[in-house]
Amino acid sequence: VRQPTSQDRFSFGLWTVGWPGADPFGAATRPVLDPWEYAGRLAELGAWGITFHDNDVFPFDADEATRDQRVRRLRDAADAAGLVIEMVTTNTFTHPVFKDGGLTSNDRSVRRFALRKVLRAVEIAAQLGASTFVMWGGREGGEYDGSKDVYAAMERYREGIDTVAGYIRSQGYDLRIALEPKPNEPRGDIFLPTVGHALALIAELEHGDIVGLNPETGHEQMANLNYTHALGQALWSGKLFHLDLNGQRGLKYDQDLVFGHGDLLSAFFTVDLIENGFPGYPDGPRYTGPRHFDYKPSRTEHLAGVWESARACMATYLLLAEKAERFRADPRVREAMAYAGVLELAEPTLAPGETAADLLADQDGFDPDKAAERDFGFVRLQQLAVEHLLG
Ligand code: 3MF
Ligand code: MG
Ligand code: MG
Ligand code: MG
Repeated sequence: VRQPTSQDRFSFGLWTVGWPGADPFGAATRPVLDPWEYAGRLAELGAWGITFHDNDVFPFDADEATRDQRVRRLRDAADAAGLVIEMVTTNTFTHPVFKDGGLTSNDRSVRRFALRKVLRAVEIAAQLGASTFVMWGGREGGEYDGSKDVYAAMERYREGIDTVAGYIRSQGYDLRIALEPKPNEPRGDIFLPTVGHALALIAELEHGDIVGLNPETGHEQMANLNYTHALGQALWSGKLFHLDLNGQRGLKYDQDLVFGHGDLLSAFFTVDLIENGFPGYPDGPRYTGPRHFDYKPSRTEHLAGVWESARACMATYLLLAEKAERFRADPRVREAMAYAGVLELAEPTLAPGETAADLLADQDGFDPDKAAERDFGFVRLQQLAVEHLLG
């Protein structure tokens, strides 16, 4: 597989390669480096960009001067390595003050503090030229249904996001917000558990036009949902602003495996959608943002394994992109897609100008029994994908 280049627009969260391996049951297994120490190595491996939470770069209680100095140091390292800082986000989950959430904490003083923290991170994002500001509501949610007035929680979530979006707009920042859904962990239930829930909230916002999504592979798969379908619907809605690619094996804790180390067949179709778009709409919407990885190098690995896992994310993506391109170009696949009616689905069900009344009046002599005889050949089409995937 070829070496990635900046054209591939691969980016990594500093918290991914920077994860020292502490989990709820065990201490860290690797040393923590300073944030700027990751830039050079990521660039060498072929990454194009980096992303971070405010507190990946400076401590929660840092004073103004420390904050500015550390952000500047990171920016200089990124510049020296030729890396773009494409996304910035806020940590509203680590400090105990956020134990009942940030924007939807029952405690109003905490909500005001959280919103201020988010707005400060927005300023850093704008100052560094990031194009996306991610909001993952890590602790927005609960364990006990009696603990939350869900109507109020939605009101406060909307108020919080609209305040941030309105601020971005009023400052003239060239920045869009991407909400990151997740069903659970660390809370028992998190608000905006899926892409669909987030889309519904965005529809209620005053500044919803600059608010979209940052769907993560594992977050959808933790709820047994189809990640590629989630990306597809977000794209259809014009809301696929950013991505968190990783791997997840079924319904368990958020594994954050290397991209492709979970459901590989699903990863194939994810890359196929990102790279090749919708089969029935050659001029349809396409994802044009970064190929961003949010994974965790397993805590069994040394630092060398950290770099190996970052390389693996990109290598697997490139391999799948190559295979997906061949899959789409294969005449047998084209034929199988046509046979399956995949392209036929792009044809409107009604004729131009036809109304529901016209349809009701239409005696087109449709014979359901005859139509029921149709074979779709989906299995053959899927097997062609498997054979391309296996090379
Ligand atoms: C948690 C996540 C988060 C978000 C991050 C981005 C720590 O499962 O995926 O990573 O991606 O907060 O904003
Ligand atoms: Mg995750
Ligand atoms: Mg994520
Ligand atoms: Mg994660």
